[in-house]
Amino acid sequence: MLITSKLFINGQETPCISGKQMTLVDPSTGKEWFQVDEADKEDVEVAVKHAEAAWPAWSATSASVKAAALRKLADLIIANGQELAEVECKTMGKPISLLKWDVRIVSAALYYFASLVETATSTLSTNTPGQLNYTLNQPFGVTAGILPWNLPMLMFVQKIGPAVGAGNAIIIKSSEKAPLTPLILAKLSLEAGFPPGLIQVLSGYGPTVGSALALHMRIRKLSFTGSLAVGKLIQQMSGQSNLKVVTLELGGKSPAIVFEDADLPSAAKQLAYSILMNAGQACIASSRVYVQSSIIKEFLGLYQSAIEAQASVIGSAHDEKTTHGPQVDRVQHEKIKKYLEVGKTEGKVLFGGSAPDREGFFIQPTVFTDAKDEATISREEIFGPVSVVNTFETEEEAVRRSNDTDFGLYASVFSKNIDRATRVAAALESGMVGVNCTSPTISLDMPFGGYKQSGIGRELGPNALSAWKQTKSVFVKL
Ligand code: TXE
Repeated sequence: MLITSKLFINGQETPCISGKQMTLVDPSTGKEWFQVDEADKEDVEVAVKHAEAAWPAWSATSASVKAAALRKLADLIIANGQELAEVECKTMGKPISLLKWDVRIVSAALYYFASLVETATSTLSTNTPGQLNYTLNQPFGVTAGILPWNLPMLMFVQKIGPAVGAGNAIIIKSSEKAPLTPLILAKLSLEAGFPPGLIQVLSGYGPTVGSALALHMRIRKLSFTGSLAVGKLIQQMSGQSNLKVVTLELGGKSPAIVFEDADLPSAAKQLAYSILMNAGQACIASSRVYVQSSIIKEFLGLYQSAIEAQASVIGSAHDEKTTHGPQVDRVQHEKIKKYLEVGKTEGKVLFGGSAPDREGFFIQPTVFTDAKDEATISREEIFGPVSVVNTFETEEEAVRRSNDTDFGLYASVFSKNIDRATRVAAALESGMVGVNCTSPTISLDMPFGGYKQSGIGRELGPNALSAWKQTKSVFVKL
């Protein structure tokens, strides 16, 4: 059994200093099931000291040693996939059958980071007579990652993989809603060959542990994934403390444009999957759909059928047959229910619109139509299985309305006209665009991140490692 209630500090399961614990609730039942230690500022200090001791020797190891440890961790994740999936299912309510994807992608991401470690290069310049100039790409030293709860394993790996691959130590603060799999993965990292103190995990709350990391004077880089409001605080805390380099992956209100020449069944099916994956708890979910008015009736029929097929079994996340599980917790459940009520005053309910009368934190997949672009449900990230469908007449109008948002994470365009599709892809103010596809279509070897208030910086892609290094120019006089 890998599950633990303790913090993971210096390679050991370590009780928190305060002795306080947080209670976890199974989202499928609403019942309490586990207590986990709650770190505070004092635990951060301990972790930072161990991280400072761990990284220099690790940084000095060869690329092949670092890459081998990343691959070993990937293999251990696959080997322990069933336990990881069961723990995640009970902690944040993702259906057990869908968690196989998480285990696979997490492992594949580590293999990708290993390849980046082995192929990393630096710049050499012989352009200045009498000089040999080159760059050294060096680790920051002690770094941190603050995780959300919606994809805890992927987010853990997305941060620790390039961080340690680049030679840093990293302290992870998991989400208070999903602290268990990061602890398990940290335990496995020891077996994989990472030294004690290199990868540490503190479970706890944002305003305490999270802000202690963001304000820490000796943490030089922090990667955060979470809400826009907290992302802004993180940026401020960096400025208040030591100007640590900050990467922010924040929310989205992703638009999808469906033109009349699109492959409608395919568009409807993909858009249904996009808004339902992880019960709508995805920053890249296609939550605003703009459909050319000539095809709206046909699209809505196909979209409704696709959503009904996708969410055909709404139920406990523990049941293998379940295709649509609960929301993560009571807070998110209440938040979405409020949006549903607001939505009923702002638009028409095509279907859904309420929470099923059963134990656990379930929401019926819901589609609103006829809500104005200024409506709350058209502008704010609901983070649930709720989308808003509207019509448009022209390409210019569709692009303008799609871009009329503070966010800019993922957008998509469906059209068989490749000129139009690529023109629209270029015009959408978004860090990622799907052409005849939508989220979750991403790729480990492509940058992930947002325009506008969806974030700063990129994760994944060929520069994933560079984001965890600082560059030094060395000038050698010959
Ligand atoms: O996010 P928070 P929550 C969005 C989504 C969701 C909403 C709220 O719209 O409904 O955010 O979710 C830590 N200093 N996303 O409440 O609060 C916190 O402990 C330092 C989108 O979970 O941003 C957790 O570890 N850290 C998103 C992490 O920040 C702080 C994924 C995220 O929590 C902190 C999740 C503080 N003052 C939510 N306050 C995405 N981009 O995918 C909180 N935290």
